[in-house]
Amino acid sequence: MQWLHAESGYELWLRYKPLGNNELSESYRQRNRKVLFPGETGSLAAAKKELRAGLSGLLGIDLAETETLEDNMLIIGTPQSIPLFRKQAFYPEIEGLSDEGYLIQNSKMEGKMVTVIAARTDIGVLYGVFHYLRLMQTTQPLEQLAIKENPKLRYRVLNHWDNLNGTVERGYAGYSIWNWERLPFYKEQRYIDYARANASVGINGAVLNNVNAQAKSLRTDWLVKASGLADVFRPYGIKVYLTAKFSAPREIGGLDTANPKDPQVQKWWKDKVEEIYSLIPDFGGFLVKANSEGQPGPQDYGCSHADGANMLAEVLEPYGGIVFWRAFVYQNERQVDRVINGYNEFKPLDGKFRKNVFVQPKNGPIDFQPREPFHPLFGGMPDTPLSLEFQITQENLGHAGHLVYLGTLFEETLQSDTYENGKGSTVSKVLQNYQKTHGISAIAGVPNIGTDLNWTGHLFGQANWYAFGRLAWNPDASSAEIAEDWAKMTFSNEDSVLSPVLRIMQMSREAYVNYTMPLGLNHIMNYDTHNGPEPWHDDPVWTAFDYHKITEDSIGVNRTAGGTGAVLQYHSPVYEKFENIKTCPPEYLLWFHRVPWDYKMPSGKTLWDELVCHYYKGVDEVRLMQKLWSGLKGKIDRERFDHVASLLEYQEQEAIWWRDGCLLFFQEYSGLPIPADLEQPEHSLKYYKTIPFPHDWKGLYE
Ligand code: BDP
Repeated sequence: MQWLHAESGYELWLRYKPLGNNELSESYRQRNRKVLFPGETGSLAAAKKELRAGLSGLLGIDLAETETLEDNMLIIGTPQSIPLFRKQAFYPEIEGLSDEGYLIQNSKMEGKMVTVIAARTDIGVLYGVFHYLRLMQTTQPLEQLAIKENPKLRYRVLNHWDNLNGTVERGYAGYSIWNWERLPFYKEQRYIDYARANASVGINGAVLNNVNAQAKSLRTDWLVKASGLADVFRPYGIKVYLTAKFSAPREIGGLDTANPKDPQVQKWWKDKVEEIYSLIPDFGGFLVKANSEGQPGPQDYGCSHADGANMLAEVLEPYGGIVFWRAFVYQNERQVDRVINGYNEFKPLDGKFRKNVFVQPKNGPIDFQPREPFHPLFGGMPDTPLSLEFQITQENLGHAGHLVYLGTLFEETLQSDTYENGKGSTVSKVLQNYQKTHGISAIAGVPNIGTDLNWTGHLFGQANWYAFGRLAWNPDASSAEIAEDWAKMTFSNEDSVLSPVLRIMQMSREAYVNYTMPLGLNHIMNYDTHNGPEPWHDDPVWTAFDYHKITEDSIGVNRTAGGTGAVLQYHSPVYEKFENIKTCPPEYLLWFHRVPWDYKMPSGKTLWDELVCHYYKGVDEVRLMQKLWSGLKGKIDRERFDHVASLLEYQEQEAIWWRDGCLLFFQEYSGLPIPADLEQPEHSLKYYKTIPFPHDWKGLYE
């Protein structure tokens, strides 16, 4: 078949492969024969180019533009580009759209039955065109269209952790795609394809550089380079942001302080921001990691996070710029539970930030673990808009080597109920509420994008970029439906391909949790790489024992009111649910409770047996994923089939590694057996300790 030719994955979900010759595609052809689509610049030009590519690829037809209205044609634009819209019954609906919203509907115009893609703004048109193409890519009927979309969050931003030397912190898909050497003049096609992919899911911002920032990114020569990217992204509705290193006035400004209360420092930032806007008129703003993991910040001068954020916000405000101030802070003091740090530091600052500041916590209170309860700042800072930070790059989920669909993880956090204003105050609703109460709302994702030919290292990593974007647009969307769209666009609309692919995706994250950190375990991964097991890591600076607290009797951390008190940071009844070992969901058991090995779980098994069961189940699930995938041989192109098949083999080996390494270690304390009827560990604990991560052993990092 035509679509079985080799594919590298470069085209992402925008492959536009022929839909073939059947009744449905014939009906699509009928509806797309003629197009009224005025506008040759900016987002309208980008939208037209996309439509042309889509129609030609999917249906094999050329974009035929006309100015005469005919039955069955497509009419695309804004009331500015198509003044006729103003006379239509649906005009008030267009007027009622937000800045980025759009309508797609079958309507009568001047007596003709047409399909209208309409928006108030050009970028809304581009989003509408991508949606329309998606309908055909996923073989939806085009007869009864009545789609009205407005994004539920306003700032939907990727936070690249790209260094200026081309490496990517926690990036596993090659190097940074920003070719700084050749910017601003050389505009690679990859930048445009990156922008297209983002726009197709509604991502509208990109922080170009790492939160562990270098001050020089704010120097004029680097700003000029950044402006080159901003120029490419502009038609696609993507604003450029930069991280701001708090010590920049000292490092590149010639001052001897970066104290936010110092007038000279304030002036330096004011001038810097003025310069940035002269080069990038639609600059988005700053993302700041301050007083966190050794980064400089306002506390170096006895000032608060709010003082620091507000100083930057004040100078950005006249230009409409925003500050994202990260809440990822923890004291490096072993006696203090890391889980409670962020909340304790930021909660007292609620309401003290200027109106163009977001405080940005990660999804959970530790650090992008395979599973965490939601961060208690969501629901805890009603007077401060919060932006939620997800990690799309799989730092703690097997890097780019493991197939883990993160849509389910994102959804789990977004749908967690904070009870901030009673039942139904999900994290998603909390985020959306800021739009109403503060006029702004946001979400951020640390992407998995790099120079690898398929962008994300693992082909299925693309699904996580895609799912983040779709959930950023609508945080109440279903991750299963998003997976389905992605799989259809990436592989096929055939059920024999779709059902195994979707089954694999839907089980993959739970499988990962099972073979690495089930029942609420966390932070027991390799100290350096954050992949592979190292629950035994123990040095004076950092020890995994703080996270599992294993002894001969028990495992887990007591975070109840009588323990570290982390549960108290949640509203009632979430607090009571987590506090009581009987009602605490098993998936958070060892996160909140210290539990004896012989504790009876709801399943009737002891904790030890349950733990063993989860680790073995995880490996079995990877094997099932392999089996399902092998059934796709010959149904998808060989190149992508082999790529995923061989990564699944690698994943199986690593899953076994995790399972055996962890269980052998736990067993040293519990003294309990791994039942003889189970596959027994191949190596000794000593062996796993020497090589905690099979493909990247410790020595490499010394
Ligand atoms: C940790 C990462 C580290 C990041 C840090 C952060 O290991 O590379 O710099 O988070 O988010 O998870 O600032």
